Amino acid sequence: MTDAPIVLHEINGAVATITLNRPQALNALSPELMDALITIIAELDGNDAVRCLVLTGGPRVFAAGADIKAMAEASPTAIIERRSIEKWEQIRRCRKPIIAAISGYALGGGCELAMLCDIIVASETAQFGQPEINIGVIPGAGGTQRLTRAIGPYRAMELILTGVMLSARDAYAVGLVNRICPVESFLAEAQRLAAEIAARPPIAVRMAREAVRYGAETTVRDGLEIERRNFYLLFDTEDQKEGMRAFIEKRKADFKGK
Ligand code: DAK
Repeated sequence: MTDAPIVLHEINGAVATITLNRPQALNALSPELMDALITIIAELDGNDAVRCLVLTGGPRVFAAGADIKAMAEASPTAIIERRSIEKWEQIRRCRKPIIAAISGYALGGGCELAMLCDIIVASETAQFGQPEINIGVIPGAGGTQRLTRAIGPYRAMELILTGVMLSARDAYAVGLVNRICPVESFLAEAQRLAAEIAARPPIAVRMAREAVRYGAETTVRDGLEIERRNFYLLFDTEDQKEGMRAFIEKRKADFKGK
């Protein structure tokens, strides 16, 4: 009997769902799991039939962070040599929107992975946190920066210095999650939202996403430059012509992703 894959994926229409599958370790993000995850994301990113991704850990847990057992005794150079930051960067470079569907713990690297996604749908049991301080380190995959930008410096500081968890309700209140659903339906809701985005013109989706993301990491002035450039570029797409003609002709647009 072979072991179940550490990361699963399935494609339904234009939506691909990726599921972290290391339940015995609460989906801790081991180097092997990260390798499998980036391989699948790269594959789906290159599949033109897929337009939006959903990333989940299933109903029990999203991910309890990087694998502490795999790094407890490592030296700084050994950690650098693992080139793990490059793996995270590869996920960030995925050109398609990723919706995180979170139930249970999203801690440390798990919370950082959720924040690499574009939209976060949470179940009522979701708990977010950056508890690295409790094991003698700090967030290392973007937590100090992305959490701060997502919920503001004061709330982020408290969470990062205390390591305390945020409930789904509190995460929603501070703007870290888009919506909260019952455990029974959080994944279906994320998939429904993904299908909705997948029905939009994909190049426009990509350009809009790039402008929003870029804007979150730079000055308003530079962000506006990207927005303008992408706006003009879209007039080179068939989908722009189709979208505007369909509006004028009072019919539904048929977007081809060209
Ligand atoms: N790593 C390894 N194993 C873990 C784990 C983790 N993060 N979290 C849980 N597990 C394992 C437990 O060891 C246990 O395994 P066995 O003892 O059964 O073999 C199993 O999962 C079940 O866990 P518990 O027995 O602890 O379950 P509980 O329900 O009692 O507690 C918990 C659940 C989530 C509160 C607890 O497991 C916990 O506190 N886990 C650790 C959470 C944490 O500290 N997370 C942050 C880790 S540091 C970077 C990239 C990423 C990062 C940094 C840099 N670069 C690219 C540079 C990220 C760092 C982190 O995430």
